[in-house]
Amino acid sequence: MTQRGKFITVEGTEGVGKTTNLEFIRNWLQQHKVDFISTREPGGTPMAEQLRELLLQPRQEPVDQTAELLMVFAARAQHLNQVIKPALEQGTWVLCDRFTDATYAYQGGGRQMDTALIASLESLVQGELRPDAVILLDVPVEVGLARARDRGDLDRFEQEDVAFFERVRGAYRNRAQGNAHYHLVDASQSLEQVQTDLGAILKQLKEHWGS
Ligand code: Z5A
Repeated sequence: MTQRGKFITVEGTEGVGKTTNLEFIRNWLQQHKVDFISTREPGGTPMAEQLRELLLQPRQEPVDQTAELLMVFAARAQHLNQVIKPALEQGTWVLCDRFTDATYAYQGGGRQMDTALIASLESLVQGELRPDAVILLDVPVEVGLARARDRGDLDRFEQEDVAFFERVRGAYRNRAQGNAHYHLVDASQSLEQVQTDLGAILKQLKEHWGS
């Protein structure tokens, strides 16, 4: 029987360097001959990408928090069933740019929504499926925002204030505390050092999973 693939997610607040470091992780996996796909949330299928656009677009109309939460999980249901689960079942690893930890961080922490509600949607949409490893890139909020805001146009989330992102960061850090499948990386270090740390984590995971 084919061994199920491993599910790795990469998380963090604004400007932590996810895009930059995902490229490093993809190269590492290729060099180490891991069969994997790389995808992202919200998104990962044509319909889920349309939901992503709806979620990120700045708009005049106030966005209802429950509508936002349901759209995040609607995109996730589609992505899981069309892309993530089939890949894992074939033994392919899945590297995903954000997943449900982002919902706990942004909707739970940032928007201060009830985490029990998030947990019930998580069970509905995912059943028992959870990431095998979560790589959490962490930087102080001001450092991340300064990096992100150098990029130009801000999406609907990036327009939130510092207090929002402090709550997002706090929620991520709380989830990581004492949980062996979270790997916290100090992303305020030089990019070279961040990537040395990432390489060590990937090596340890690959050895641990015996693949
Ligand atoms: N969202 C949600 O609310 N609920 C959910 O469940 C999910 C998502 C799944 C889209 O995310 C939004 O969706 C997100 C939460 C919400 N909020 N926002 N915004 P996204 O992942 O697509 O967007 P993002 O957070 O802006 O990610 P990003 O594009 O990967 O950005 P980044 O982390 O800032 O990465 P970067 O572009 O690689 O780095 C930024 C700059 O910093 C760049 O110039 C780098 O060269 C520089 N950098 C990176 N690392 C370093 C170091 N170590 N030193 C110095 N400079 C560095």
